[in-house]
Amino acid sequence: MVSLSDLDPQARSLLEQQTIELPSWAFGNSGTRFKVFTTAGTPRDPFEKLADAARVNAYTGAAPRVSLHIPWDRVDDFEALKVHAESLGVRIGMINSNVFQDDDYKFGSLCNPDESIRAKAIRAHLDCIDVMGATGSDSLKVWLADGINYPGQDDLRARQERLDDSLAQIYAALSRNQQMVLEYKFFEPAFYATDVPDWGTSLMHCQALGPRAKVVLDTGHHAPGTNIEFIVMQLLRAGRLGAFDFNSRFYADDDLMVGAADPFQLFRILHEIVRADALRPDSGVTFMLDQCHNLEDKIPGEIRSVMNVQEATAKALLVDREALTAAQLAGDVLAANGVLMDAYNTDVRPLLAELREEKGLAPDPLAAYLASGYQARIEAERIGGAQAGWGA
Ligand code: AOS
Ligand code: ZN
Ligand code: ZN
Repeated sequence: MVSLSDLDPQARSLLEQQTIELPSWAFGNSGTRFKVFTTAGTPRDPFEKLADAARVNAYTGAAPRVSLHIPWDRVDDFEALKVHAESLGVRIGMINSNVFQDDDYKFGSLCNPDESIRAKAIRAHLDCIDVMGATGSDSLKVWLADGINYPGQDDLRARQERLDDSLAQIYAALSRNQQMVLEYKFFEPAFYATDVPDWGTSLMHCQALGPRAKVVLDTGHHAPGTNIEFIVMQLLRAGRLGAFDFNSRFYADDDLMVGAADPFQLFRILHEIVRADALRPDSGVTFMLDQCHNLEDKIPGEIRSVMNVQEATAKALLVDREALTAAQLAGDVLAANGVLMDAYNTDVRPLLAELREEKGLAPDPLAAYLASGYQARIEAERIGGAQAGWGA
């Protein structure tokens, strides 16, 4: 059985310092194109979403930032929201722009052929930059639903030119200590061609913008069988991996809990992160969750996800790098693979329990939350009123 002392001091300190950013929308009701089931106690506004996110941080000690989605999380007074977050021991993370809800965006936002709608979408991003100023956020996160459903519906190349121009206008409005991160997704809601379908397209736009533009890798946004850790490695080599949106997919963009569908893939991704020394808090890579809890309670769902990322990270830190390099250089295929599998197959849960106890936390965050009475309290208190969902 491994314990904390099996990690070298540097690895141990990286694990202790690792933080995972939570998405505000994970605390609202969400669903598929079918029925959106509600869960009792769901937050009714962004203030309550932050209160719930703060519980995840309180029990894991590893989730001190919450990413907002604008306009879903619009409030009259963003400074008050910032103060509220701080009073709960968390702070505002990335600001996500939402230019996929209005009827105006039927044919796209930053790529729209109608100049007045494209200008509206650019203004929506400038508004997000104002929210960043008020909340102390340093990152604008852009995911676009833009694309076309049929060949010939619009000009593929002209859409890229419009995107290029729109992004440049938005980038120009960022201050020196702010950055933009651009997410890609190979399909959905557009089915024939998405305007930012892959990491290469995102990277090209980021490189054209400047050093403060980086790529977001959402683990659910790839075709089945894609080698995601290869993309992670390549973006790290280019110094352009800005953030992860962690989740699990079985079929499409399922947004299930990270580490649920393929914990081995999560380990392989974290192995590339450790290999590139990108776990350091100042590496510039944000580890974020982008998940929806359609059936399960949201707070425990987020706690479980944070724990899954920590487990994959601890395993990646346990890889015997010297033995791995030696086996690789010797051309010993089985030994090299064996080194990785040994780390992956290690039960790191006791090690993480020890780490939490050292921080003064309960060894099992999920059990501690379930025993806390918080769930029963919010279920009793938050009866009535409109519950915040995906889009509220
Ligand atoms: C959409 O598929 C993307 O993953 C985005 O990150 C999106 O903003 C998020 O899922 C909230 O809907
Ligand atoms: Zn995402
Ligand atoms: Zn997604």
